[in-house]
Amino acid sequence: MKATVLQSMNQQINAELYSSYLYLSMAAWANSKGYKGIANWLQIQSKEEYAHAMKFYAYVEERNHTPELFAIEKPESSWNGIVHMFEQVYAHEQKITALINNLYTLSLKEEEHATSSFLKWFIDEQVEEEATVCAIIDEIKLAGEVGPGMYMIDKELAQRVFVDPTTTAE
Ligand code: OFO
Repeated sequence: MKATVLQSMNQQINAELYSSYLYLSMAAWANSKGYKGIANWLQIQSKEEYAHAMKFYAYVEERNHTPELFAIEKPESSWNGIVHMFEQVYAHEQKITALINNLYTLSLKEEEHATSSFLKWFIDEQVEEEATVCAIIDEIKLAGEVGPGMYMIDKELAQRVFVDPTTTAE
């Protein structure tokens, strides 16, 4: 891989690990506020992000390079309510989408065809990531942050189980 692409791939490993860390921090906060189902959803989201990081990590190794790990930034630890927190999830996912798109553009510029092909999975995954969070925000706004509607949403998000997205689709 060209040095510029390798550097960006290593940075993306860090960005995905930060996502994992951020969602784990959100899970801890949600749990402390009594939203057990949302905490479950966020813990699983955190695991998904770790799996994303590992997909980049494995690809770097497959291309005969050694992944380089950087320091992970400290995530925030409190939010002004559940809607605010999910809006931050959405904003974060938009940032990640921009990073993936930049990486893809770089791979095209550097004529790294294998890497461009590899990144397509993430381009599709980001569409799903953003859509899922938008749907949750819409549901919560409709239900209101407190009351029976919110209780039902929390119950629904408690049902989520971890399925490694990197092993279920190509
Ligand atoms: Fe890795 O997709 Fe979210 O951040």
